[in-house]
Amino acid sequence: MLSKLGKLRESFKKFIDSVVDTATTLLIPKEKLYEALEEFKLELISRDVAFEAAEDIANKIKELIEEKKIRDKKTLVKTLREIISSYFESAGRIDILELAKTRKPLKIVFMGVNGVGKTTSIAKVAVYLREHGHRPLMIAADTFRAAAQEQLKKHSEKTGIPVFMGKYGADPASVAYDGISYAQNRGFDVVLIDTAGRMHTDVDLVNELRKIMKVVKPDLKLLVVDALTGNDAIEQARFFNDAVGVDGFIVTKYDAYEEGGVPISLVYVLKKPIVFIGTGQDYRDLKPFNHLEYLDKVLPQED
Ligand SMILES: Nc1nc2c(ncn2[C@@H]2O[C@H](COP(=O)(O)OP(=O)(O)OP(=O)(O)O)[C@@H](O)[C@H]2O)c(=O)[nH]1
Ligand SMILES: [Mg+2]
Repeated sequence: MLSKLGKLRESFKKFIDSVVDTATTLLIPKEKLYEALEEFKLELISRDVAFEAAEDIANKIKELIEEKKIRDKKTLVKTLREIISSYFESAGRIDILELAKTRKPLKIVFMGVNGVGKTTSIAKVAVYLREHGHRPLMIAADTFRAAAQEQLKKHSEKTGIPVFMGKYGADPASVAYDGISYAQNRGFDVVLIDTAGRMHTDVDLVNELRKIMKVVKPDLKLLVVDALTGNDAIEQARFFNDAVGVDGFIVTKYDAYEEGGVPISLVYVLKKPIVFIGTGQDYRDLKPFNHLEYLDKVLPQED
């Protein structure tokens, strides 16, 4: 098994090796270069890099080589890094600790399709917030499945983070509303609202989410996606963004993710930042996403 993000790293390495002639110079014959770029684009797409992003990367590299602005391996690697970095930079940054300083309570709605890791991520974010001096409350507004409430309750028992439960079958928006009042009355400074995970094509789900957003007026709408679903994660992101708007992402199962391209695709296509990555099944397996660390993992060293 390759290590985390290993396949994307292999693809970058393969491309770089294929156009670097000697230790320092680039291949000059144009046909060879075009062939290598075409191959590179397909490689990127096969590693979950969205078509538009792969094309943008390949086109920019092609232009710069033609203009002789890239002449050696070092500049090639540096330029790849700059191009991809710029995607992450233009998607902006969300720091929930910063937000939590000014909005009380800070209201965060978590959404996503079934099984991506929403409920687990809520518990992880709650633990993260508590470790940084906050008093989070989890709200179980997933009233669609009886088991969903139970899941959040279990996380509450294990972590000691309080949970506000709704009745099975109750209106999720009113559960969320009541939960927020409860938080306000008892001094919780962040509320984390769990929503039902159904197929993202479900019309009822969209109506339900719209209603929740209208009632809750969240400060942050986070979409949870599972890295292992690859291109599907990007489709889900497009869908939720069109339906109710998405402010940022949590990418789960990063610990088991080999293909590597999902972070690039999310920020390139949606222009929204990745706030956290899930790196395992433990409550502490959550990290603020850092694109520089990501680039260090997927790109080879410059020399
Ligand atoms: N390895 C790994 N597993 C994770 C991560 N996040 C969640 N999981 C696992 O994924 C499974 C599903 O997680 P849930 O949190 O129940 O997912 P959900 O989106 O709430 O699911 P539904 O409520 O059924 O839609 C659980 O077994 C989690 O332990 C992660 O970052 N890494
Ligand atoms: Mg759940």
